[in-house]
Amino acid sequence: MLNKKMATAINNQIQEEMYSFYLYLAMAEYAADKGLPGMQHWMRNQAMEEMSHAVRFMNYLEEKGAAVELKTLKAPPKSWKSPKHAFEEALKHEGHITGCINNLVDLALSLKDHATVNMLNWFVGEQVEEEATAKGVIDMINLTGAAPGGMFMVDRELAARPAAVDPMNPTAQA
Ligand code: OFO
Repeated sequence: MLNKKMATAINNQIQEEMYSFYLYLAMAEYAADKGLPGMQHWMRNQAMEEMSHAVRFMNYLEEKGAAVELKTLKAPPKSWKSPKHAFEEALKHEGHITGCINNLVDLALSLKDHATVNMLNWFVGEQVEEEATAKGVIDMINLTGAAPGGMFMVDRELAARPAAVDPMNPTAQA
């Protein structure tokens, strides 16, 4: 049995992850509009990864016999000042998500809910990676983006991101 407070907090996190999905999808459309197919590919795959995070939480609630509650999503922004600005906003957003995950861990610890702490540990590690990845792209843009054709080169790098695994089968992703 999952504590009610914990189940509510996980349902709120599903909403956060689905908003992340929506945000990256919007960034993918922005990239398409700017003629950056590599960035669009990168953002769409990030969106798929976010959906897989939501599904991981859904699977956990199901395993614990708690109800999944899907909530309303607000509309994400439509445009950013530049591709670099979009990645800066992505990094800021990931910082927010890291805070949400930390709050979930704090709640699980206060409830002595070790199973949930164990499940959340995967997300703690994942957030380190999420922030580092967004920062890595910003660094790449800073290094090459200002040079003539720089963003074209960055876009080619972004196109090389491996395709995300099936978001409905998230544990297939290590
Ligand atoms: Fe789900 O990690 Fe990004 O937002």
